[in-house]
Amino acid sequence: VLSGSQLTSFEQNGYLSLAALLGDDEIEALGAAVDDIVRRAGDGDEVSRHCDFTKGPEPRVRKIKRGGLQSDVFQRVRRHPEILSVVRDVLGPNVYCARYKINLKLPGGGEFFDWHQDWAYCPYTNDDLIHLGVAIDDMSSENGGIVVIPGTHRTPLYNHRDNGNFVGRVDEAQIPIERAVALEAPAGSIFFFHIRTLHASAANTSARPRRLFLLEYAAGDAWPLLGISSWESLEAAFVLGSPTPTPRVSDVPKVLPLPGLRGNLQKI
Ligand SMILES: O=C(O)CCC(=O)C(=O)O
Repeated sequence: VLSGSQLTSFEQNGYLSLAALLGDDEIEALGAAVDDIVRRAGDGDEVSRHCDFTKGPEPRVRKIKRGGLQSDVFQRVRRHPEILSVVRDVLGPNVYCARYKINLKLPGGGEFFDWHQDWAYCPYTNDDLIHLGVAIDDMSSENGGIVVIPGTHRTPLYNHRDNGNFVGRVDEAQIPIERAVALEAPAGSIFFFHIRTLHASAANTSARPRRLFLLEYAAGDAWPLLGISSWESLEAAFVLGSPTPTPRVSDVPKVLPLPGLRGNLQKI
């Protein structure tokens, strides 16, 4: 599905945006399911244990974690044939998706995300991994869209430490901000970036929601250096092909997020 020039662009820049891949009905169903979870979580339903909330006097759902996304409407997207065709082109015939979540920035709020590289939180034996976003609403810089720095997937890993502790964010002074690109994604479109591409997002200052389904897809032979919980859970995460007990080990930066995970990002 991806053209040679799209693949080259991803190789060089570390991100790629694609036109609408999901139909209006699929996006509507996804949006309705998200809103239903948000409403139930607000009413104290047990789904709230799978949600993170903003701080302050009126907490609002800012994230729905994997446990809250087990119904068909979300699982269909995770294994969506059009998305898997893209993923296969980038990562090969064996792929798993163990981490996924929905990040919400409701109108006039939503928290910002500091600059970071996902890799810093969870390095693997090789770096054939992407973080893929499915825009449920039109995403732009006004409603807290994601901003990337092209090419940073090929530079040395940025420092995510302060005083020797892992803090999950890069000091702003280190960011080549003049090269930042805001990802614009109409509802139903997808974008993805390499696991080491430096990215951030601002608060939502608009009157529009920003609901974003974020999924991490990994080549089947990329093993997390922090370990897996079980072979069965790894197997269950496969969306293409099957797992191998033989990880592929490449020359990638290996720094563990230790000691201390004290970033303001709560990962999946
Ligand atoms: O939802 C967002 O705006 C950013 C999320 C993010 O950067 C991440 O999960 O790594």
